Amino acid sequence: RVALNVATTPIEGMRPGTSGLRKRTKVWETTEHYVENFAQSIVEGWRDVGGFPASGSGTMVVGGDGRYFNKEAIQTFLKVLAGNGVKTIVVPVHGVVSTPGASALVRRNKADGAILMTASHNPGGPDADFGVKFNTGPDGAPAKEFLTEAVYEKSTSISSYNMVDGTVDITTVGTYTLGDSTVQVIDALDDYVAQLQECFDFEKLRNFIKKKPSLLFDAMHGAAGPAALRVMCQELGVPKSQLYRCDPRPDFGGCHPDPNLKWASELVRRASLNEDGSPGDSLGEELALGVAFDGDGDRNMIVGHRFFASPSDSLAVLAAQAKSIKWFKDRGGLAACARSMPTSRALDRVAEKQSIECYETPTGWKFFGNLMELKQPFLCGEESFGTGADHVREKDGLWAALAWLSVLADNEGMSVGDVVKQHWKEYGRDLYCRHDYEEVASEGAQAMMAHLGSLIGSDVLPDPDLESVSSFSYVDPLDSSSTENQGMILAFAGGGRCVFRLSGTGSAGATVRVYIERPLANPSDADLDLVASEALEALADKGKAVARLHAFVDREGPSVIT
Ligand code: VG1
Ligand code: CO
Repeated sequence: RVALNVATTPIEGMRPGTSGLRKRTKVWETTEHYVENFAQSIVEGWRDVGGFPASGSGTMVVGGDGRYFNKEAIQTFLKVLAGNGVKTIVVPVHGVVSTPGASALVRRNKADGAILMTASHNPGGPDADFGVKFNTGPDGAPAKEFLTEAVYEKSTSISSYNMVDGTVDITTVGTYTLGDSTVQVIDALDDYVAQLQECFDFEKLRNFIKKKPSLLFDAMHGAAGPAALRVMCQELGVPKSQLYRCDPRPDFGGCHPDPNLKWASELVRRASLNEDGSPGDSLGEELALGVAFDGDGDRNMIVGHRFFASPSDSLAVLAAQAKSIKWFKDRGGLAACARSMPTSRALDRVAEKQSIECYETPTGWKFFGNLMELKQPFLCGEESFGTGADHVREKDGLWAALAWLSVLADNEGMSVGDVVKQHWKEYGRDLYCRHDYEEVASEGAQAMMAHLGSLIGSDVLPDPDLESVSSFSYVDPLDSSSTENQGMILAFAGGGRCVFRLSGTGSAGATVRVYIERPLANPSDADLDLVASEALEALADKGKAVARLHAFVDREGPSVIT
């Protein structure tokens, strides 16, 4: 059968951001040739830089997080991949797979890559967001910048795409033919669950769960749901009533599938917490562990009774308690760890004590991949509710939940709050929070960053406590690629920091992120109870004054504080 070659013209704006290409759903759905153009650009751009299978060979995984337009876009990708001669295409049944699940699929099936229909934690629906991420094989890591750039370049010069006719019934497991390609619709959970079983001592977890700790898992109607049900209920014996929103829905039930203090509100309430992370009035229920996941299942939020564990602290605790996690323990303990630059430096102190390397990378999981090839076993994370290890090449929400269960199982009688506070006593505490100004005008946001840039190296800084302003850049230790302009760091006397960056995952306007951090080397008992968002207000104000944020950005205050 011969593939059709369809004429098209370039469509602007297809440069992938921090994690894939995200646009309003309408753009994908109603712009003629939009999905086809991007699909063909991926094929050709990827072939140019190497790694995409030659015609008549190879295996690609195609799935998504189940959001609105998932199935339609999958069908289009199937047609274009078949039209370009991909021999085998693996599709999770119903087209739903979490991002870490897809990474596991690529790795365990030695596939050439994965293409995922997801805008992650962005809301879904006809008036919300849609996106496409892609990962390379055989390691299953998010596409690196040279590849995303090659794809973008291709999108600016594309003149036609190849496709075959036909559709595949992705709701039924089986083997199908599409053009000259074979499409295998599979149950994708088997590989992922097998991977998690290698990471954790399920027997230990089962015994812990037999003691009936009060647990709560919120999949926010995203792709983590089916895996959470299978692992927590079927494998570990957690009662079904302790899991909710585990059925993936196209609109995430009308919610914003972002597991933070604002959007995982039911979990926050059940943990007897206030929206700012401070302890609220006790509901009586003493939640041992609560975890929420995002739309594509790679993020996690950890809470306990009247306690919010910030992602930066959660990461540091897991590093300190690595011996509780089979994956690390069996392989002689952590070999190295990493955090993204805006993530708090709590991890660094654990690494120092353990005499292991702690890398500082730009924002986005794609920068961790090479480090994991260098050193294993490896733990890494981001302040944006991302935690993971070298078992896959994506952050992994369910992995984080199991990691915390493992820690709690080894620290009998201790709550999440007890574990974190004990950690602070031993290692010091980093007060940490993030203020987001979402969908503000791009011009103002860019002018603010330029203003901060003008302060670099200046002799007279606008605040007496401000010691330096610098722009973060990074050189990859494996391939020596360099990445510039990854955020402005304002360093204050006493070790406080404010970091300013513009988000690379939005679909409209610009989002300014302000990350605020202040270390307390020897916290007093009162310091352990400080509410970070309150304790950091003064420093946040100072940083914003230096950035002249309110002059450049026309907003009273942040849209979200986490
Ligand atoms: C955000 C986070 C970043 C994360 C990225 C993808 O990027 O800050 O840490 O890796 O989202 O997460 P940005 O550029 O908007 O700050 V997800 O769950 O979309 O894969
Ligand atoms: Co995500």
